[in-house]
Amino acid sequence: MSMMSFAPSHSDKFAFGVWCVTNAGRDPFGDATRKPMPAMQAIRGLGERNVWGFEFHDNDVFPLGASAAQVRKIVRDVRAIMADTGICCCSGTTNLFFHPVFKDGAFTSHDPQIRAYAVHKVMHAIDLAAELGAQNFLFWGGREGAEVDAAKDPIEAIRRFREAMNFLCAYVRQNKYKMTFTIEPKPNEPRGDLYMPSVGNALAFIETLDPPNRAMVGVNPEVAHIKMAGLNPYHEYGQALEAGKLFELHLNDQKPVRYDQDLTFGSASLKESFFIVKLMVDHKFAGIKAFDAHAYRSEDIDGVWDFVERNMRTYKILEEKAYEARANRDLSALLEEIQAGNKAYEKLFTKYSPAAVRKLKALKFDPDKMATGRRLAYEKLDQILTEILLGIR
Ligand code: GCO
Ligand code: MN
Repeated sequence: MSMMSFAPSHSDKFAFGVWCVTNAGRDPFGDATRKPMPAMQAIRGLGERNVWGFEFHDNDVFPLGASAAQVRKIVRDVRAIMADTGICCCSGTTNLFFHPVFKDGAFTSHDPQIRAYAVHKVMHAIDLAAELGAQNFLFWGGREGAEVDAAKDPIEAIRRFREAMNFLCAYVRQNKYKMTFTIEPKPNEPRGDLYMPSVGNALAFIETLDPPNRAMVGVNPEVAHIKMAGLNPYHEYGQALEAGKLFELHLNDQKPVRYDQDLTFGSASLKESFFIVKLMVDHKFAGIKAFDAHAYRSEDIDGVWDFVERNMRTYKILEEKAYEARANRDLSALLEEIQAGNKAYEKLFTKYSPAAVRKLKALKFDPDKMATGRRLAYEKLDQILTEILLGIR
């Protein structure tokens, strides 16, 4: 038995979406299975469990159409909870998917009036997020997609998305808000196909924003969305991290290529979850680690808090496993052997020059010899890691 408590602390930078906790267990086929928790109770409960931050959609906390006086009162109430419990507001976002006005997109709608309403709604949401101290603002384009390709040119859709993002980046800079933006890719659901399906799509899109806006926009990839696309979260997060664009994680779990399951982190694929955590440990990820999942429909309110606690606990245990793996002598010895190569051939094409070309082209290689006589002991390697994860090493 481990002596560690695996209790969360603020330095973990764990966060939850308010919507994850208030979720009442409704799905497309069935009604709510528990009473929806009020947002204030959700934020307080998170703070009391030592969660570092919360994130919210404008309408999770501020009802659509709330009067100015109502908005002020809610801001005061949220601030009081933040002061009482020490929880911060780390990220804001806009609900651009629930109201039927967004049935065919927000930023990518055909109708300029709907696009204008979407950008107007986001600016108001940004103001509230900034007021609560949010350092990041999320863009998940849940309705930015299509079922009928005859209806919409994807090039036009991307252009509209870019126009909105450029405008909103300028808005943040002009207001001197200390806030980054992140795009959250997803391949489908609720639309048949979404325009920003994977990390790679979002990274490429960011580079097409107006130059002053590029640095402030990154990604917050979500495990479930990556696995819905049949991709590998370790690689997707890795590419975002390498590009300097991984500002926030949306952690959960998912059985591959199915509807969006939003399962508890680590509950469906422990080994994949381990590699996500290991990546963050190895590369000292310092961004926001938000859980975006739901408790099972079969749970009541107590179960929702069990769900909150176990997401963080599993992350912390896997973090400990990442350190154990790093310290394991058998693993590191084997890795050293596997990763060793002929050092004489290092740096032959690090810098381009005619001399380097001449040298490399003149070399004689014997691929048959290079391919044989050297075992890569991946069976052994993977077994050692498996045994570390299973706790018998
Ligand atoms: C989903 C998404 C959402 C977003 C959130 C932020 O259900 O597919 O994960 O939960 O992350 O709504 O806009
Ligand atoms: Mn998400």
